[in-house]
Amino acid sequence: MTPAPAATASANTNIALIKYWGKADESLTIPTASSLSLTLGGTRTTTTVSFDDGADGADAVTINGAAPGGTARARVTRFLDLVRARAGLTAAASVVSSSVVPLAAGLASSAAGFAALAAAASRAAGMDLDDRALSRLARRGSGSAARSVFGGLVLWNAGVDDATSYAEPVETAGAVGAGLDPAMVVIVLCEGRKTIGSTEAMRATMRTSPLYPAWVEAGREDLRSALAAVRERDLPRLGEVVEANALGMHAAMIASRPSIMYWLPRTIEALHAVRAVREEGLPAWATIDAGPNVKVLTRGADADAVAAALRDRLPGAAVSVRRPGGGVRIEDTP
Ligand code: 2P0
Repeated sequence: MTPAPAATASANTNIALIKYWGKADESLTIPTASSLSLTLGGTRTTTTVSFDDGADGADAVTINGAAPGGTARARVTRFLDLVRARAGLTAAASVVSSSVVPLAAGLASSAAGFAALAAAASRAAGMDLDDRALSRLARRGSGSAARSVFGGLVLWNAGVDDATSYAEPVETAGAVGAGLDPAMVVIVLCEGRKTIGSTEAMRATMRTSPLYPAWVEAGREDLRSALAAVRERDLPRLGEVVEANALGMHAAMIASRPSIMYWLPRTIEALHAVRAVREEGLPAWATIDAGPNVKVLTRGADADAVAAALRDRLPGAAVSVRRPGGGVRIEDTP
């Protein structure tokens, strides 16, 4: 018998500038609104997949050297089921995944993880998907993974069904170059695991927060404004809408019943530090995801100065600069 071919792919994580928070269709991961993100360099997850019958006929999954249990494993298996159904395969798979950034570094791991898994699994299954089809497939693993298929600034069109909900690069020519020059400063305040996962938290926000519809409505205008700012290479305009959109998302979460609060006291301290740095004249606008850490949109040319100013104001926090990175890549299988 010929061995099942293995395929390896890698993907960077991304940070949403205009957030995705809520699904119009849970089973297909169709979001309630379109979102905009920046893919970050140096944040790759690399994944090798082979449909080789796994271990004793069940999928064998290893992430950073350990076998995940519970929901994490079930999500991978469910995703592999989708690939098997499309490719007409029945064999269990072996999946080995490793990430260059620690899972607790304050950067989303599921976006890079499912983008790399979608690319490696589809290829190992003999499918040859173009980037759009790959983005649609990655979306089924984790919504934000649809965006990690591409590098730089990325728009995930919400769409209305499986065919129309996919991500694509925004203005591939030049937007990430000298004109807009976006970068991120990541402030890790706390490495603890989050209390409630995004999937569950967005479901609860949609169902119970009276502020959620208003945030979604405002988000449509936020996205238009953000895309106009990108076109005009206007980083301050982009930054203002980025910060407002994220704070609005958290306001909606906090207003959920019971309240969903990812913020810690240090989160608020960091928000004030970002504001102070901005008032000193440096470009810095905060965004926060489903956790207590703060990410700061800045200009690449000023990123080191912004990081230094934030380190001064936030002793004990781990502050690092991340620059734009590329999309999914097929790698040589080790
Ligand atoms: C985002 N986040 O746009 C938003 C902002 C967190 C806050 O996408 O349920 O892991 O797997 O589709 O993609 C995190 O949610 O959620 C996320 P699922 P995902 O980046």
